[in-house]
Amino acid sequence: MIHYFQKQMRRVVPNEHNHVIRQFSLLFIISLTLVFVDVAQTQPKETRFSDDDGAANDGQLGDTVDNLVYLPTILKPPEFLVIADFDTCKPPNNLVGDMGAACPDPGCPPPDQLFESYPAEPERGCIACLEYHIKNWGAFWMKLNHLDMTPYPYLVFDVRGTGDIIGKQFKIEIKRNCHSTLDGTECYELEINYVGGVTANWEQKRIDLSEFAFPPGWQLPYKSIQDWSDLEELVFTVEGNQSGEDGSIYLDNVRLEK
Ligand SMILES: [Ca+2]
Repeated sequence: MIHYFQKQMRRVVPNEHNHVIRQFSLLFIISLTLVFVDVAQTQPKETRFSDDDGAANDGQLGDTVDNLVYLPTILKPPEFLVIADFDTCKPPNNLVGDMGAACPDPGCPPPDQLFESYPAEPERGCIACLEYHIKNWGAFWMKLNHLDMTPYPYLVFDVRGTGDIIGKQFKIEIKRNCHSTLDGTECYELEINYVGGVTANWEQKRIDLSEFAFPPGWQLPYKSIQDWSDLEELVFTVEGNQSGEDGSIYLDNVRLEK
């Protein structure tokens, strides 16, 4: 292109003015360079996605940006998180954690018995039934599989009762028990909250997690929960002096909510 430009210039400019041609050529080259630089800078950048979630180029989870522009994806936790709806009618819970009964003696023989079952109930799928006959205590535990509760201020569940629990209360415990010591891990962390007002009809309880507290009188190594992002266990406990000695608690839709 430059040679063509010089050839055309020589047709109109006498030979003795070759320096004029050289100057015009130089100016022409500089102008072309500036135009190319400007075009490159104003050209819109293209973002392409390769997709591994089955939805083509949708910019959603599963897409990866493979050139030029990085688009950060902010993953927000959902508005609620189900711990257990019991709808498989057996363990595990919705966090794939085991569930079961605990009493002072293994197998829950008298005088402290708690039997858990997962019967079907109309319009609820299955539920958890905790039938207790106790002098001291009995408990129903659900493993949380290192659940992070920090995005959720509320523990929510549906509950009804029969027998002594009506008009009394039960205890909810959140635990981080850990162990495997030799200066490795320890934990022994727990916080509790009492819930009353159970009636014969299904009602929703919405418990502010900030109302959980370390049980008074407990000594080291036990301590309050130090890390709410790595929780191990949620326990519903009946005690003879708080819950009465014979009754049943029915639970459904145990979840965390914002
Ligand atoms: Ca259910």
